[in-house]
Amino acid sequence: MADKTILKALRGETQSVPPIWMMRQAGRYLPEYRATRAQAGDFLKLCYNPELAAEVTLQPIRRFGFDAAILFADILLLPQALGADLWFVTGEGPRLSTITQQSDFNALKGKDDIHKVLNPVYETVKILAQELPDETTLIGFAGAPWTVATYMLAGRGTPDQGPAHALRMGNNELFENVINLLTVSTIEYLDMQIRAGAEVVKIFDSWAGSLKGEAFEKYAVEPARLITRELKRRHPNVPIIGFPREAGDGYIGFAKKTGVDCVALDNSVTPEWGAANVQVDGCVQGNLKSSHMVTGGQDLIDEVRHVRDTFAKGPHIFNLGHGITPDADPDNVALMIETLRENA
Ligand code: 1CP
Repeated sequence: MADKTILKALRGETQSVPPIWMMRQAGRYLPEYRATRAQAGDFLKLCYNPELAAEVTLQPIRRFGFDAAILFADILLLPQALGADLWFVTGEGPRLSTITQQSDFNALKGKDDIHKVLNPVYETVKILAQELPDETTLIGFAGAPWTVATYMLAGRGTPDQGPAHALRMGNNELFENVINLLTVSTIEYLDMQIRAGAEVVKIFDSWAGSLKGEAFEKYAVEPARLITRELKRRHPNVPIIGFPREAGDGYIGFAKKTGVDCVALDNSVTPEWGAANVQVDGCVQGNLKSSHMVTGGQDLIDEVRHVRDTFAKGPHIFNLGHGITPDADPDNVALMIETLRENA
């Protein structure tokens, strides 16, 4: 187990061939995923069905031999466990009940009352810990408080996170109540995933880029620091990956400030910039453009080599800069892995 390539990278080892996994590796670009999702009925039923959620987690491992599997679930299950209504509109995305006043917040559950709803997720982790190949690392995850709050406050995905920014500025006390509840609940959620068998956890702050200056420090850095500090206290040997997507200069020093073991980079920064400014502090993950999974060809081969070789002097986990899209071609995923490992 100590020899898993992902864990080596997260301990700071430089490897001649970096380990690889892919954001949204279980997803709609795979016909076997679409079949299992249809069998489950809908996306949320799939998330809460441990046997089928484990099955879709394993599908990309069987097909491609990735070095890590990421638990199949969603960042919006936590708000649902806190008492928000959650549903998905086909072709559009998530919808949630909103929080506009203190009484909406008061109606939510506490951090210790989330596990009844989330228990199927822990069951999925337990199945995966049994069934994954010995060399494959199991990654658990949660959304970062800010990103989850943007959905809870708007009731849906938004291009500019407007409603969350409006509450942050208009009723900061209520906004901070939401952030603080999500911070303590995320600790309990990830703690349970680790106890069920997750070997690494990742905190997805997909909308961190819309927080600037002091707001980035208060609502992206500080919650990640608090979550990391408490998880490290409870589980000193479990590495944590942070993903403050589109943070720009906010990536610089993020690992030192928060204590995360690895920083995932998106495509708003070049590999050269990431190596010079972020990898100097430790492991990085990323950052091939997801569009190469659609377009393929020689450009894909060249860019896989470019990303790999630019990060070759330090600890690196190869990944995309964001999730693979439903229109991607699975053959391009295979070509990415083959190219990455060509000198092995
Ligand atoms: O139709 C379908 O089958 C649903 C598509 C889908 C999938 C495959 C959604 C809905 N969620 C997921 C799974 C998922 N979500 C995983 C599983 C593991 C894997 O990566 O394979 C993970 C880690 C997530 C995390 C997630 N959900 C994030 C953070 C990462 C990111 O992509 O930035 C976010 C923002 C969500 C919210 C969400 N869930 C689903 C959608 C369509 C969205 C985005 C809504 C929006 O655009 O704002």
